[in-house]
Amino acid sequence: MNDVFPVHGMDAVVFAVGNAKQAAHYYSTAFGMRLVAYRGPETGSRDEVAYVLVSGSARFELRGAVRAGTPLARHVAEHGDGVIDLALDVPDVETAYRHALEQGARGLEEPHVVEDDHGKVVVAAIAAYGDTRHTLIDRSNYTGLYLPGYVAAEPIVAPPAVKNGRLFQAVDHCVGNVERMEEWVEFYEKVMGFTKMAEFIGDDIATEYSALMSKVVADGTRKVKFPLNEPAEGKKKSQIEEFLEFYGGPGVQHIALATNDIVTTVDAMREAGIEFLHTPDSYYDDPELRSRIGEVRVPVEELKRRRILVDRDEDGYLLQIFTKPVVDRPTVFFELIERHGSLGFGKGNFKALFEAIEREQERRGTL
Ligand code: TYF
Ligand code: FE
Repeated sequence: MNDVFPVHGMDAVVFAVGNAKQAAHYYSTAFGMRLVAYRGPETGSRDEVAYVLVSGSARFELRGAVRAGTPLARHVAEHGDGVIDLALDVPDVETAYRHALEQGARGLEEPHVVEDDHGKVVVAAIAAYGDTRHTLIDRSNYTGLYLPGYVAAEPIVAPPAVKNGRLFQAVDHCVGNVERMEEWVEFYEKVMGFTKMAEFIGDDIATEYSALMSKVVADGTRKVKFPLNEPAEGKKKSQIEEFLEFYGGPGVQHIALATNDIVTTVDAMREAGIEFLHTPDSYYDDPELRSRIGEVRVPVEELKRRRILVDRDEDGYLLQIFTKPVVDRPTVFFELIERHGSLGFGKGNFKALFEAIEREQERRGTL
């Protein structure tokens, strides 16, 4: 294959937060993640702490400022807690970075090597939408826990008492809210050689009920999937407009986490205090639904009890559910997704989902 920008997958989702110590606790207790590495003043990181947590192949890094006036402190002051970096695991950082810049990407960090006793990591970074970046990283010659400069850390709590000891095993997709979707679709096409996936939300759906337009780009292997939303004129104030206003510009709206047992995951997260969007009884009682979705792994009654959504397309079906925003601002949230063949994003659920989001906007008084 002649892939101009091969990627192995997501390397990490990096968050800038106001209190990384407490965030590490939250992602441990409520998301079942395992703390594995740390850096901070004690390890020679003067201005920042960083906690690295994993769940299967998913990796989150939570960064917090130790002192005032640093770029990280300013990022949090401006945007609130949010995603600063969707880091990509690439086989050849130098080639990827050169290609990206030739295609018009803005370089943030030239390719360079960082090393310690465990080997070498090659790192570079390019700018994405808003203040978000893509670090490009090759850790194939590195055996350490994460990166040079980080030390091993013990888990904060015991793993969740479920199969495999984790609540999710991978990052499924990462969604960006931007002002001009087409510009960023083109960016990923040109810079990363990504291609558009079939699913999109066009003008028609937008004016009917969603007040947003959306397209999805993905790498050649479909391991990295980036939906991109822009606001549209609808009957109500767009949830994307709300995000842009409260976040202070474009940024990551939601991270979808892949689980192979969404029922267990939702139960564990609810038990730990995570709030999910409510889907009305009418969604489940609709006689159309049962014929549309056919036979799925979980009885509809069990889905209804937990407000899990279900969608089917020509390739299979998926189960999904969305949290309410997990930060103070109405900005960043998570999705849980259990795929059975379907490569989509729950097109059949858009209406129910957007109505649930609008009810939340109503409660906030931002609609
Ligand atoms: O990632 C997706 O496309 C789905 C649906 O504001 C979606 O999760 C799309 C837009 C949005 C929330 C969810
Ligand atoms: Fe999604």
